[in-house]
Amino acid sequence: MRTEVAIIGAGPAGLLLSHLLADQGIDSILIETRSQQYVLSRIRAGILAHSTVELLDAIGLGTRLHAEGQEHRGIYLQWPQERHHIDFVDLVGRSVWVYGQTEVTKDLVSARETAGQAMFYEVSDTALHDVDTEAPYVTFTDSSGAAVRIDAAVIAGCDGSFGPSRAAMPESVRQTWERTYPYSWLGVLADVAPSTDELIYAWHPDGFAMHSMRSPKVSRLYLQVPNGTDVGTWSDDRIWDALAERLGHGQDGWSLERGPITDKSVLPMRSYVQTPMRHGRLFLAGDAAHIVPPTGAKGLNLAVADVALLAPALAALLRKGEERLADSYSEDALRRVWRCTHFSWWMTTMLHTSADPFGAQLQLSQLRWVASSEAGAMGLAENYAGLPIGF
Ligand code: FAS
Ligand code: PHB
Repeated sequence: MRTEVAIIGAGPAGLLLSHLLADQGIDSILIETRSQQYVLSRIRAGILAHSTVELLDAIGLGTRLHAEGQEHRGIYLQWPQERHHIDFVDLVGRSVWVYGQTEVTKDLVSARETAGQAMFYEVSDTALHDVDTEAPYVTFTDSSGAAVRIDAAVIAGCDGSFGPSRAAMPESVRQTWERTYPYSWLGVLADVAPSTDELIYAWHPDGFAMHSMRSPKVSRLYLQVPNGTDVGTWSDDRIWDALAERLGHGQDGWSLERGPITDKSVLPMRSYVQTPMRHGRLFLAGDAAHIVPPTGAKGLNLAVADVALLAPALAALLRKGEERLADSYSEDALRRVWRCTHFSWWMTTMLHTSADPFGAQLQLSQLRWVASSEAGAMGLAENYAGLPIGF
């Protein structure tokens, strides 16, 4: 088989890239190791940055988002006895949207299917070949067990943190940075109306907690837990008790409404960056190149920003033979990647508690400064909601 761009991975990065390329008349084939049903059922990110919403609107994929999503002006920062609203719209003129990654993926899959996108699900043995030539190719075993080879002009590695594309970058050119945090998140979905209008990020001596949401009837909440936590050791009551304590139930008359928990899982926290994001005819995008702790709500939005840069670069390369954007893709993408990696680290280290009493005082001082100083609040708002796509 032959295509112009072989895209490995049908998560948000791969799906959106195929859509953006098709808009430029460039054909691609998506190769995905999981079933479509599995991809569509994954529970992940919840917040779309302003630039992500602008992009989805621009390509006609914002209809359901605006009908079912919720626009938020900002977030609340909280610590015991205090809760402060950070208003992004007042500070940087940009809002964010609550619309789960699951929904974004559904919209992308629907659009690609309508367009007749060539997609292989449930593949195995995916391998990349000759990426430093102008005739790279991908081999894999398809769901029927047949060996398949796809020749392409370009391979886009959109296969997340466990895919083969990262390792297809030659060690001689590859550089990686990694930081694993000494805590994880226990995330829950609950069939209960959110107890807050906008997200609450709470510092607490027992550990960080967050109140997010998926819809007016579904809440999404997180608790800081030790690495290696067995989710089975956290009963629903234990989860709700910890959330109530950390989120300030009873503080200033506020109460946390409880409801049936429909999903719970433990998510490790780490930062990872791999450079370069391009070698020869292999381009990386999304989690294949970088991982951020979710405290900054950046993971999905970074994947979108990568492919928003990559699609025009590949169009120029494949339609006009112009290398300039392809040559600068890695450097252009990494500017934002490092900015978002720093911001995600900054939010994570400011809000997650450890046994260090000195560190706790520093965190509380930083939270008080961000909540009371326009300069501090502006810094958070600009990074959380305000980075333009071409940052
Ligand atoms: P993805 O991982 O979404 O997609 C990669 C795709 O490649 C997957 O479908 C995978 O099956 C496929 N693949 C892997 N190996 C392959 C192979 N050998 N052959 C073919 N296909 C292969 N971000 C936030 O902002 N907020 C959150 O709360 C949040 N929660 C998360 C929870 C979890 C459990 C995880 C893992 C991530 C979370 N993230 C969160 C980050 C997440 O949203 C990513 O940033 C986002 O999915 C990135 O999209 P992709 O780059 O497309 O990677
Ligand atoms: C979520 O709703 O899943 C969510 C929101 C904000 C974050 C992380 C996760 O920073």
